[in-house]
Amino acid sequence: MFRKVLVANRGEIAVRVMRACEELGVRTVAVYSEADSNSGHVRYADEAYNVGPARAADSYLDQEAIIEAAQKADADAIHPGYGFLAENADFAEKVENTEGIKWIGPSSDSMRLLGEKTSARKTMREAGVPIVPGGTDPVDSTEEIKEFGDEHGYPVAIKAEGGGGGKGMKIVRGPEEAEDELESAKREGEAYFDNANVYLERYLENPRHVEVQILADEHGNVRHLGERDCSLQRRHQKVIEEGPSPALSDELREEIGEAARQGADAAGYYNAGTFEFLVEEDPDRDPHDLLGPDTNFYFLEVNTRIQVEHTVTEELTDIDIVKWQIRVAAGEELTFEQDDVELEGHAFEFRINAENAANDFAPATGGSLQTYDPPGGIGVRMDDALRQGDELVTDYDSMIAKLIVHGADREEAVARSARALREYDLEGVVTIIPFHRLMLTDETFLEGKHTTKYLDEQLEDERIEEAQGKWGTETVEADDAEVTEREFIVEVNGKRFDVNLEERGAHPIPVGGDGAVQAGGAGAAGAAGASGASADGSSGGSGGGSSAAASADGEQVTAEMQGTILEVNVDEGDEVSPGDVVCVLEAMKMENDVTVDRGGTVTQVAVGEGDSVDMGDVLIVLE
Ligand code: MV4
Repeated sequence: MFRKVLVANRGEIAVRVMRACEELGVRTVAVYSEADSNSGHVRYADEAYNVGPARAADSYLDQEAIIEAAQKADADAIHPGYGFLAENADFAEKVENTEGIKWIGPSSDSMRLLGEKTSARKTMREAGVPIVPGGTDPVDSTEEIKEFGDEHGYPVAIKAEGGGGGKGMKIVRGPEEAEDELESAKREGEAYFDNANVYLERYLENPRHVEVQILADEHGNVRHLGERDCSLQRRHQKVIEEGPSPALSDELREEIGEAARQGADAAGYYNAGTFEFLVEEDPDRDPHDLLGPDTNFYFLEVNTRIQVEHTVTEELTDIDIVKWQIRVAAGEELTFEQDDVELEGHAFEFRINAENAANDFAPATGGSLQTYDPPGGIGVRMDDALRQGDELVTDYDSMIAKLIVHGADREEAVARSARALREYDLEGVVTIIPFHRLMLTDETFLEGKHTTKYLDEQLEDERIEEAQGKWGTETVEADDAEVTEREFIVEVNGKRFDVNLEERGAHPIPVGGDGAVQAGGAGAAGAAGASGASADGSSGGSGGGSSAAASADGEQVTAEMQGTILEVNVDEGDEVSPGDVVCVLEAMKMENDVTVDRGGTVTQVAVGEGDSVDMGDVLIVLE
């Protein structure tokens, strides 16, 4: 088994992976961006490394920075989670080629083979897995589309070879649309996947979206762990997943599971993966008549990563998929046979997104968790990384937690879910909890008749607005003023360390003219300790305001260190009182409030946002 795993991700999935490591006795390493320095995955890890600025491209997607962090930490494996670098075959290959570090995932070769949709389709066709009728080679002309339409009928789907998750897919409803849609699909393929190749499929109007969880070791053992139904989607974003699918008969379930297992086997696939299928739904079906073994189902694509909704399968099978990912990557063999896999009861996963469902699911732009008291009790699982008091990080996706509910059957799971969502006490950040509560009263969903089009085309906005009004919470912006940040240099046994100290809810640490911490004024234990260590006793009291960087020198407020002005909060003519923050200066990657020691009228504002200033530069003049 590995000694130490670096998790190249953030949020709930990073914590999920670390929890598996804990149970295996493996140490954990987090990476974080500057936006995440106080995030839950950083708190959870044994150690954590800053890999760059908030922008994902500069941190969580920085391949070199992540491998370097793994080397610094002396980690012997990297788990990518989902999103970010999880399906990047080049990154997987880099890790494979890094001495002493194992990639916890499928081989980079499988990721490449299955990541390109045309080669994935070829592989599955050869393995005897039914694929959506259509081609496995790129098309280039509208003529080919028209021929395809004549032969198979319309609509025709044009799909990007590099595509997936709805990007780069275009629907052609008649020959006259072929030209525009072909161009558009090629453009999207090029833009999103750097690959303008497209191919054709017959477009299925009313499919259910069913996906099969696969787990395979590096010794040729492949198991399927049953399916999940992810038909409840909004613009290709899943919102509620469940298992088993409420529409499949046991015979059809067995057929689809076996097809996925064969496909994985044929591709030489190992680690965890998901085989997605479209299942042809009959719109006139009585919900009590399940889809039988003669139903058409078609392979769509493989997700070569752990997925958000893997939890549904874990609840049904009692198999810890993430732990197995780590075990098989460490060379272990699966210890259970296909026949040992049994699906028990029914499970739902509710994505708790910080979005306003009543406003077109617009993501929250801020807020902090004034109250965070998630549900519990029998059959209820929370996967999250948040705690009460946390500020919402809005730089990445909006999913802040997952509620997973298990029951003996679908009916019990529905009632239990409604109970858990009522219990969920969360204030200060808008979430889609009201939307979930609405769905648990929605007849179409309760009958399991919804397809992938239900949310986008049928559910009425008024009902969502009503739910939000009844059960929603408002956004409460965090109070930034209470964070005190200081940098220290600490020497331990002759080795120097830069220490960034950040204290929430503490009194600010007053700073003297030379940047040294002053005695007096600071009340909190940490701050008082710090001032004791380096007090110089110079210049007068702070008036309780100055957290860093500048003080009023006579009538001029000057910069006390070189940096960049992030914010100017006053205009000429404004009255200020002692302690008011007049601007924010970023220096050494920290934001410092510049405050005034005395009151007065602003007679001059010498700087603007974005200006660089040197130590001693005049910022503001007071009278
Ligand atoms: C399709 C389809 C109908 N016919 N292909 C959307 C995302 C990508 N994974 C493939 N997708 C679809 N491909 C054919 N030939 C319908 C969809 C589709 C869909 C698929 C899975 C889950 C949700 C979906 C929502 C809309 C469309």
